[in-house]
Amino acid sequence: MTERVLYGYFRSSTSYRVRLALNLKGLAYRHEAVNLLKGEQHGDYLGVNPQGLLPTLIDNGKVLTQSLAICEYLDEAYPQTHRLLPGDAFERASIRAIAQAIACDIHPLNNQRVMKYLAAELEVGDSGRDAWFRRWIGQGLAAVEKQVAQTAGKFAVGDAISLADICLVPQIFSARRFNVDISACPTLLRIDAVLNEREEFIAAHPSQQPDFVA
Ligand SMILES: N[C@@H](CCC(=O)N[C@@H](CS)C(=O)NCC(=O)O)C(=O)O
Repeated sequence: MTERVLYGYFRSSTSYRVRLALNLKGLAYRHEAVNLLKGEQHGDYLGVNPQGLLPTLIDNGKVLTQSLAICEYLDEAYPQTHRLLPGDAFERASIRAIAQAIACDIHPLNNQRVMKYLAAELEVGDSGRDAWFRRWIGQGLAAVEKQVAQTAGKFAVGDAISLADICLVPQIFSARRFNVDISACPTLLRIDAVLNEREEFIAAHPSQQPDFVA
């Protein structure tokens, strides 16, 4: 039997992406919690992932890091399951463009280590922090809204749930958590609402994880 372990944290959006990929593909896994608030990413976990970042997936002894690389690995290693990068070359490029706009251009600027540095080293207070979130998440998602308005069908690209949706839903969850106004993103909000009704998305939601704390 396949041994599959996901090192993650309930509200880590990168862990959330991989939970979504595994659920969509119907691949079972064991959850190994690494508490980011307690700084557990800087302890023994460094032996698993020297970057000290979540998630890490162990798939039958193979150690995989970086959420997008993990999702693409799952798509290639388990091609008979739901495809995360469906379609022709142009559709796949559109999926990757949306996924990367979120994963490379929005998420890293709002990561815990960046926010800690702003507060502790640069003495940025609450209003500065909120302005930062508005700038990078709010304006970032506003651009993704325009991108997705061009590609969307039922979901972010056409009518199949893809890697773009896997990145979108956790980023919208974070935007809400940080009180960023995203009301000017109607396409993204429509897709998010439809996806959050599905069982794979409900099961991957932070509130459903074993390490969830309100
Ligand atoms: N590019 C990486 C980013 C990983 C990442 O930044 N993970 C966050 C959780 S969402 C983390 O572990 N942060 C710990 C920290 O900032 O100290 C990926 O997509 O996997």
